Amino acid sequence: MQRAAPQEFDRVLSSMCTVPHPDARAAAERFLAVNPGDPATYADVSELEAQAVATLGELTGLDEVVGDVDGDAGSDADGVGAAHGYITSGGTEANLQAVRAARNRRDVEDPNIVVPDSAHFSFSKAADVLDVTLRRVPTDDDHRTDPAAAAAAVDERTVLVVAVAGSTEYGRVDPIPELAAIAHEADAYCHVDAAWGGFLLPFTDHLWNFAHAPVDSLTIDPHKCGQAVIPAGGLLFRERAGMDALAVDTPYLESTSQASLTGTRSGAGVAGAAAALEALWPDGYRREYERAARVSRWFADELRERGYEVPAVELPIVVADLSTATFEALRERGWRLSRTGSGPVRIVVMPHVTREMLTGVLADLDDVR
Ligand code: 0PR
Repeated sequence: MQRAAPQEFDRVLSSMCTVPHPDARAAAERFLAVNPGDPATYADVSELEAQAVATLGELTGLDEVVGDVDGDAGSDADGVGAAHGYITSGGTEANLQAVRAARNRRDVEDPNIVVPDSAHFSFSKAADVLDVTLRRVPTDDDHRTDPAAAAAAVDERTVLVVAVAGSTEYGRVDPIPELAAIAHEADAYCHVDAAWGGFLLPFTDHLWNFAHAPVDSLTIDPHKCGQAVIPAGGLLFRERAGMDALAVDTPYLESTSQASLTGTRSGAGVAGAAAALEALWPDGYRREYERAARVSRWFADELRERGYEVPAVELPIVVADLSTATFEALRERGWRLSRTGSGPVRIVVMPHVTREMLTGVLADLDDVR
């Protein structure tokens, strides 16, 4: 067979994943054949998962509100460590499982979830798979969820209110304390989707995590801004009961129950996440956040100087109203760009997106427009 090679990242401006940290790559290769879904057989990878979840707990303020986040080496009945969470296959599984946990814990007939228009499409999949009604709530002019609209949408059948911390299209952070209050007023749970933003937000003033608001569950993906290898998402719960609501009996395994959605899971993903977190939290992630913030502000200014409309950059995603012809001309030159649902181009300033790369984009832009 011919040796296939993956695409280079040197023109990729649309991805929310990136080149993994070298430690993550090396760890992933070592753990390719082991299965964290069977912790009684593969204790070493379970230990790494517990460490990764404990560090994610630190990143999200969970260690400030829960006593036992110190990963206790896969000793739990469900086999995913003492902390309340696990390494998922990605943000889609984490979001789906958050919906499933809320649905199972609330146990109402004909349940619904209240989700902003800005939420990732994984919630549409979750609602479909779990047979839960999806209620969409509009965002305001700055693409943040409108709390009044969320309050109007909840009712006694609402099991979950979703808030986004780093939205896929605009990188916006919802008013999370307000949305958590609205959820609890309705006896629903509150889930924060920080799949992309979770590794950036610790270095900002935003209120987004378990310590800032009575958030019940949270998605934070090592395989996005965490610089881990794919597949590695993260799901965390404030309370142990969140994981319990997901657990099913596993009669023939040595561990007695399993909370993850998939059975066999990627040891590479888990080991890669643990290694990236160990290498980068907190200083490496802080440095990268500061770099990306600087570069995206500079790039936004360069686009504005050329007459484009560029909304304020909150987290490192730059959105600009390039014409379709310009967008296509840049794509023809090999730039991997994408657009928001309403048309403007979005550029995600991930670790592989350097100032030099963006200088190249500007040169091509000046050439083609
Ligand atoms: N939540 C948010 C806020 C997201 O942005 C995404 C994915 C998810 C959940 C779902 O995560 P998984 O894709 O890990 O299941 N956002 C991007 C998207 O689907 C991911 C992406 C990654 C897109 C790499 C392109 C790409 O090249 O749009």
